[in-house]
Amino acid sequence: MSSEPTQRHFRAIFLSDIHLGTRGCQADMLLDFLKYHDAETIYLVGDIVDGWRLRRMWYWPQSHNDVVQKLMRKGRKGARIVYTPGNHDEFLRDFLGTHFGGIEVMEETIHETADGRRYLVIHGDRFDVVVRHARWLAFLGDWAYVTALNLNTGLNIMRRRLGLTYWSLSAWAKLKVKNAVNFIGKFEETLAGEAERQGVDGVICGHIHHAADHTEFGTHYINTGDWVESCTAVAEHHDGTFEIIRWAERAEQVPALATGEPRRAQAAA
Ligand SMILES: [Mn+2]
Repeated sequence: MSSEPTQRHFRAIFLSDIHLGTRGCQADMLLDFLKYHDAETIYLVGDIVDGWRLRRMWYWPQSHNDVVQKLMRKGRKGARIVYTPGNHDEFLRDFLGTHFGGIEVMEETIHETADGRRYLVIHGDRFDVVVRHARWLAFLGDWAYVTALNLNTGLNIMRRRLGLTYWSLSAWAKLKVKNAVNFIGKFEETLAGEAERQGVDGVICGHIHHAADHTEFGTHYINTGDWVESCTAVAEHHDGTFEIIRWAERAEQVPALATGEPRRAQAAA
């Protein structure tokens, strides 16, 4: 039973781009993750609830409620929870500086690591030229993205039936498209630049659904990724070091973890 995961405790956990309220949201995967991971501080780095999508069509299954309940429970048990809204949950920007249900809402904040380094925590959409200057294009991009994700969901149901592991179409497509790579690079450079401008050691952001941890652009750039495709989180250990946790990959190694639906194990039978 060595593959059975153990409870891990961190100084901080950073999650973003969960997109609760959409079909693409991997809520079951996130519930598994939250079961095995705890932290003194949990940062919700934007696009946690997808207000854009919910406004058009109400989609709120039990598992999405469970995610909210689980986070609130961690708050009640003593974790500090900080929420920096993104573009999809921008309705929360009306509540900046307030607390609700023990959650602090801020546009951006500074996280200090155990070894005294300072990081700007921000969703990052403010630095995305598409979202800033052409909202209609952002909405169009959103529609194309949803279509790709729906295709992805169908594909993964088939793959699961065939006993294959989770595979992300849009993550693959995004990595293939040169423009997307340029977009990611540009975004990373801008955010790293903003950290420098603010005189801090680095930035922890989300928004582009692409987990990363590097110093290519001077300051330390960390992106939490997402819970739509890659199922990633960033954690700070008690000594101040950071780790990207790729939970979809972890869940594949432990079939029983995969939301109670044994994949490879069952396919072999
Ligand atoms: Mn966003």
